[in-house]
Amino acid sequence: MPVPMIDRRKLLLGSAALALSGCKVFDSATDRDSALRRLFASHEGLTQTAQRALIGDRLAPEFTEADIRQGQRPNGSVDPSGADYRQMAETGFADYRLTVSGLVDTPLSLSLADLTAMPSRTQITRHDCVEGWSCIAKWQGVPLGTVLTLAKPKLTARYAVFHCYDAIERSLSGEVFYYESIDLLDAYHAQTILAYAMNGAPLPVANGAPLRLRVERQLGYKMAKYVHTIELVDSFAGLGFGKGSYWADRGYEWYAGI
Ligand SMILES: Nc1nc2c(c(=O)[nH]1)N[C@H]1C(S)=C(S)[C@@H](COP(=O)(O)O)O[C@H]1N2
Ligand SMILES: [Mo]
Repeated sequence: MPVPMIDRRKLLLGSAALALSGCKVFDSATDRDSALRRLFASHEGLTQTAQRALIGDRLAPEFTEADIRQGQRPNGSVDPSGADYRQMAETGFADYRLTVSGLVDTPLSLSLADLTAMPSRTQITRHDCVEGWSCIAKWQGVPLGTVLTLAKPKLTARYAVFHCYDAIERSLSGEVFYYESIDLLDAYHAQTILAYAMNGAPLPVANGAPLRLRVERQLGYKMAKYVHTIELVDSFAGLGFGKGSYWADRGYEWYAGI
């Protein structure tokens, strides 16, 4: 006797589902026992690659004005002493220029007026320092992605390096200026901004005036203050000791995800 059509369909669907569960098509990187997750984690615990696969485009938490309980605690360099910086600060940063260079089709030189005229983003976020303190503050600035889109990174560009005005180290062999970097995934993230205002006022010198990076899914040391140049590169070979950041060159993680 022929099987009615509807039952045949049910039968086929049933066996297809069985086959699928057998080969774990629904395995997900977020499952504890996922083969994908084991593969990612196989080298050094939960590596940068695995963290990235798990967080995707996730936003860092944002807060309300009522959550801002104290000023942003200044840390690291708080008052760059270089003559070029001092002179700029005395004239309200009127002569400041942000340079965008390296692997870009259109190198840029932008004044603060240029930057503040661009569409801005405001976000209230928590800053976590590796030393164990946190502060919630309101940040306003230009999305880094907007600036990079103007500069047109070449296809070979992989990282944005931030060069800063503050000499963080002085020795007989010279001065070492603070430097940091992020990859282009973080550079184009919605909450990654070049901030020129904090808690409703121009960025204070202690917190990185006139322009500092906010990259909200990473620790405080990634958020370069006193930025004068953003350089697009394909490797860190020509920078410091090759790890991509002042602190990474001194033993911290380059990818400081939180
Ligand atoms: N140029 C520069 N950027 C810097 C630092 C620094 O010393 N120089 N310190 C980093 C560290 S460790 C932290 S926690 C934050 C501190 O930012 P804040 O002073 O606004 O709190 O800036 C980061 N960016
Ligand atoms: Mo920090």
